Amino acid sequence: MAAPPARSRPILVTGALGQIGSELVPALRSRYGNDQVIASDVRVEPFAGPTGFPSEHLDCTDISQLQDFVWRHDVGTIYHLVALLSATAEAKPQVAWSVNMGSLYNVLEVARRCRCSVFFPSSIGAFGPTTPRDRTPQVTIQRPTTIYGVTKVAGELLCDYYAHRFGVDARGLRLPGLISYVAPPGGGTTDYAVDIFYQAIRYRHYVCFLAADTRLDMMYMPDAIRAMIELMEADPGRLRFRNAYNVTAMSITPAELAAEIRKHIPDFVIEYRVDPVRQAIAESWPRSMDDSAAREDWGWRPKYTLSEMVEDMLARLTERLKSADTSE
Ligand code: AKB
Repeated sequence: MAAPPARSRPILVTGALGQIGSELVPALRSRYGNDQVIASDVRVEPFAGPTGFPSEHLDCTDISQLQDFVWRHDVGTIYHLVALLSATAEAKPQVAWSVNMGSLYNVLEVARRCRCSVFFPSSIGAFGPTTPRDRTPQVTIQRPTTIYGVTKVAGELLCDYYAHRFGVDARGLRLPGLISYVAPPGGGTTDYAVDIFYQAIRYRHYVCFLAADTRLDMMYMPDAIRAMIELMEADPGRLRFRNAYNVTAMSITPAELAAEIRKHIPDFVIEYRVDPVRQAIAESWPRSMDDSAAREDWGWRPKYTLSEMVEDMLARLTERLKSADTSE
């Protein structure tokens, strides 16, 4: 990555204790300095927690709390990570709408008033069963059939509206399933690709809730974090799109991931007990996205292939689980 641009106003990360925030906050701090990045979450952790950093309490569904927070800290950029993931959202659609959309509306409104930039994580979930599933284009049909997808498409449109109508510098990525060892995801359809590593290391056995041949886009978290930072630092004049750019690193099935893990843990066994809800969600999503617009406009390139990701993930998660076991 190029040298970081000078910053005058700090960055706020909302939902910082989740899967992405747990790695985004340290990455932003090492790039811009500790005092330039404020971590916030609606959860209150008495200690630093698994992420290793303390965070401030902030409920983004309360606009006056958010407005006060942004004024008080003179925030200049908001990475808005608050959201219920696809499977949880499907179980609680009303809550998903009010959290995912309510918080995003508040963030954009406060960004308009306080002249903040906004990062919004969209998802492969923003597509639906009528979208072309292979090499899914940057601009295509978006008729998702999940409430999660509805909030992602509406979120993309709302960000674009605020960008065009009010000049808010809002940018976003359509992220695939993210694989990481720092904090587990919760309630997603792609979570199998993280769970499988925990179970492979601990028990050499995993029962997968998606069918063996369910192909979906995935990305290792270090690539995803770099993508977010690179997009937010990109020259705005080069961005043909704002919300949101397709990005991907690999298109894999549970069977292929298990075969790669077996190269390191030869006695690893995977079984399949398909959860119809998550299987239906997965089958409505792209098998692989075309991310050429991101490559052309701001130089996006993933670094980790499937084999590099599996090797790194197994080494780091084994280390992490060992130190967690010894500290218990
Ligand atoms: C989920 O599975 O809900 C998320 C996503 C792909 O947006 N990981």
